[in-house]
Amino acid sequence: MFLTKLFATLAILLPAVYAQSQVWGQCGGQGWTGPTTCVSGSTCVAQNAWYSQCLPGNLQSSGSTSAPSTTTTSSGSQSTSTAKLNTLAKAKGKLYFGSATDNPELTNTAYVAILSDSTTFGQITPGNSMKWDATEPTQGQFSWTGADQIVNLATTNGQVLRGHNCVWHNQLPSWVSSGSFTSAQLTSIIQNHCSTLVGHYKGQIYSWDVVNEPFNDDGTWRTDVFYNTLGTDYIQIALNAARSADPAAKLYINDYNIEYPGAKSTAMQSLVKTLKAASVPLDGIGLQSHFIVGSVPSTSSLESNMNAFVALGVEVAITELDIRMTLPTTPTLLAQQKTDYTSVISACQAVDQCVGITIWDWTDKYSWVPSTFSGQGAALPWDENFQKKPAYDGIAIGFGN
Ligand code: 9MR
Repeated sequence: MFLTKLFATLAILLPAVYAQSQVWGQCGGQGWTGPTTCVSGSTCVAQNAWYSQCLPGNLQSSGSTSAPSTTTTSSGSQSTSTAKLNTLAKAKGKLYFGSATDNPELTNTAYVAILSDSTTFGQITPGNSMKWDATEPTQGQFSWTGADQIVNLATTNGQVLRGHNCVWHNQLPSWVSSGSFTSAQLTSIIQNHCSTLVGHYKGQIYSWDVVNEPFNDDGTWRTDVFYNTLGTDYIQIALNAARSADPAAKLYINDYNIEYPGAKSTAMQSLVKTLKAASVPLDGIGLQSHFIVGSVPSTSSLESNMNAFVALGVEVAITELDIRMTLPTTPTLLAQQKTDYTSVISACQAVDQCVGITIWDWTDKYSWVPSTFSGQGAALPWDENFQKKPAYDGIAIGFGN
């Protein structure tokens, strides 16, 4: 009898006692139905989409969710900038500031609303849906569903498009990657794929990553079905096919770890010289720029490397920028990330022929990083709850704002 009364009394009291979560307690996340505010001295901070936690005032990581006080949200974990990044980029002479996106995310209306704001994003790259496995999964049978969705969205929004990509060792259907071809057969396969893909979007694409990631990190050629069958000829075969299919599109070769001087950048420069000498159509080099917080090359190193390409007669673009960190985020890491974003944008800003900057999606919610690098993430300027991080301010500062 006594115990029954005690439980009944507790049942009445508990919701009142726990109307606010305690320090370290959960305070939000998808499916969470408990308290969404924190006791005094702590703040509700989203750790990921599914879990927000009350952290003591000085331990915040990423953006806060439910009921942060204004003083704590501006204390190092969120952006204070009101600048619009594409407007800023264009005012500073760039063609665009843009983002990659991918089809599964386009069901998220809040995500699409931000992506569609052309004052923020003036350019879009489809992250996956133009790749060979998506567009020609079976030989000669082309599928445009995913790519068309993104092209239509960008066109409706008045956003420039980068095409990504014609020829890459990865995300190939097995009929290509495991095929055994004569050089004549593979030449025809590349020509048909690139000309059909580029031709389908003729007049709609600013620039194409015609060839993606042709080199190993030591500057040697990557061995894949294309190189193994055709040697370096596959590069010009793809570029010529793309030029014929859409003469107005800028044709790029795109790679990572060529953003700073070194063997791989030197190899890419040699390739540019060779192609130019042979009058093969080539307009630009894409510097992917998948960087790590605290290890980003200096602005002067990035800038001199860009200028080395420009001197060979091509433009450059930062095509896949993100700057990852080892999780969890801390105010110190977020501040370093802000500085690092500034370094990269400043380098592009200093080089007239660096035409634009694309981040590899804009929110940590949809970044490729955590699934590829275990324990790492938070690489983008918006957190998982679409709150702008200090990195956003870093980009604005890089544009000179
Ligand atoms: O963002 C893409 C991710 O969704 C895919 O799983 C991955 C598969 O390789 O490719 C990612 O995009 C890559 C881009 O196409 C080329 N440069 C590296 C990017 C990140 O891996």
